[in-house]
Amino acid sequence: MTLSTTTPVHPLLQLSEEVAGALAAGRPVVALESTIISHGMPYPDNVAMAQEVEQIVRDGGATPATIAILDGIPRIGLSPDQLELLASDEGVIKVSVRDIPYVVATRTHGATTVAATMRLAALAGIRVFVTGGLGGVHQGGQDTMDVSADLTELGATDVAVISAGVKSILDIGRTLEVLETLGVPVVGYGTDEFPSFFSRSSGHRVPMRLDTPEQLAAMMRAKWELGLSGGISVANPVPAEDEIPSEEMDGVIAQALADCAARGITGKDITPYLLGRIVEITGGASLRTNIALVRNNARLGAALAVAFAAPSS
Ligand code: PSU
Ligand code: MN
Repeated sequence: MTLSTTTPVHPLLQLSEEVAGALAAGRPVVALESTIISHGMPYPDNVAMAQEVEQIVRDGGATPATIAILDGIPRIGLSPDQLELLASDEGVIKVSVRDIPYVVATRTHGATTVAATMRLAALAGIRVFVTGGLGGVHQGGQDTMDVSADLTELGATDVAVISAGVKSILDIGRTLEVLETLGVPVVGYGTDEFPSFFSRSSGHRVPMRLDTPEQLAAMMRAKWELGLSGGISVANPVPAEDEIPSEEMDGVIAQALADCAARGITGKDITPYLLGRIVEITGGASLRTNIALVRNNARLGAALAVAFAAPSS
């Protein structure tokens, strides 16, 4: 893939030729994040997942746009070599919104979280974004104030984010409360229950449910055409055959949280540590589920981007 040397959207953004061409023609594009590659899964499963997800989006009739910052340049659409670099380079920084200017100014490599990916996708004009799991209110967050910027970004930026919900490493109930306060619609896709990433259930209901990509696209149009700015959280449960029941995950997550506290890990390092520890404790089973749910989200994301790009009836 050749990469464009022009700057068609924003002078600081670099779009791949494939993504620039699709956007210019009004064809469907799906944004993909990169923290999930660099800090969310071990090498080499992470790069295999990243390539496979791009292929699923293509097979679904949309153009994938994996987003990251390389040598200080925010890039929308990556080459296979760039995916490999993000997956294997130990020095890649986890970049949320607050980190973007630092990584750009110091010309380093950064993998973007949900929040940072949403912001860069919106700057490029992309409205559909696929990830695995959202950040949220951490357990004890009412005291530590450890609340992911993913939530504030969902409150502010016009992008629909497809995830498999929120892991119970977070406080799911408080995360849903904050999303309500921020005016973010949380839509269950084919479900009445908010999913908890590895599991289809969480014990929390979703405030609204839709069952087709066309209905989701209609809701995106309704929201933004009314000037109701901000994101939409589409909660897409992991397929039943790939789920790990929440009763099984509860003990694993409790162990990972205890290990995290014992090691004194804080701030932005908490989520990557917990994800890695859960893979270790489950002997890789959690990684298989994680990859399966990202695939499932990519299929829905492509269908949603296609429905949103189609003229509304
Ligand atoms: N949850 C996952 N996998 C991930 C993440 C969350 O199952 O890779 C990443 C996402 O990039 C998410 C970020 O945006 O962690 C949230 O980190 P924090 O809590 O520091 O905002
Ligand atoms: Mn945090």
